[in-house]
Amino acid sequence: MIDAYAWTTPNGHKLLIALEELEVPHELHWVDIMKGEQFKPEFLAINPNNKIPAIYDRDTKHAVFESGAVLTYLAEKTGRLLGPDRYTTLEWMFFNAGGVGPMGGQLGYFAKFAKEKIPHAIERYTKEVQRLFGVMDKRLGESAYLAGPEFSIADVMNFSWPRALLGFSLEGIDLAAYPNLARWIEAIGARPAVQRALARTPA
Ligand SMILES: N[C@@H](CCC(=O)N[C@@H](CS)C(=O)NCC(=O)O)C(=O)O
Repeated sequence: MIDAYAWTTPNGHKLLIALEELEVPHELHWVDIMKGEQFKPEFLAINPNNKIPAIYDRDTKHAVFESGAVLTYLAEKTGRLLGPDRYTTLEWMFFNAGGVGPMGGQLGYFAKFAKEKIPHAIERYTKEVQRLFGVMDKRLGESAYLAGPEFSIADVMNFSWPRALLGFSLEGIDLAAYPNLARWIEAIGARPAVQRALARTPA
């Protein structure tokens, strides 16, 4: 049994999607990061870095934080969605953790949420996200999914950020420029488990 800690953000969606795709028995704990619940001592005992997603495995008494580690843990526990080659899967997991995740997060902050609009910051992160989307688009022109011909945790890791950024309708971030990425987002978004995961919201 997994205690799953999430919120309805792109990083939280990674865990929610993995739980549904892998059919992991779990109890979901919403951590309202807008209210600062990620700083509560009981959550910091699971993730000292005060961010969702994180899990606690009651069977092994193991706590895991960082979305890439969480998805890898759950895939290894269930033996599913590991991808055809361990290192190709890991490459695309880290690609998100060091690229689209943080750069997309900065773009979302500066272009959508920040009260003061700083053109240089918006331009810098727009260019970097465009570049990263270009890398994904090229890969997805060669391969049905990021780690190979089959859907894997590399796709779970990478799906939620492009989806969220495109939902913000930001200038310069246009799916028409990335046809392979568009095809992949549509295919993943149509998966019943993904739809169930995205429909989960705090009561
Ligand atoms: N590198 C982390 C990023 C997680 C992350 O940034 N989570 C955000 C929500 S999308 C969060 O919990 N923010 C709360 C905070 O920073 O206090 C991962 O991949 O798990």
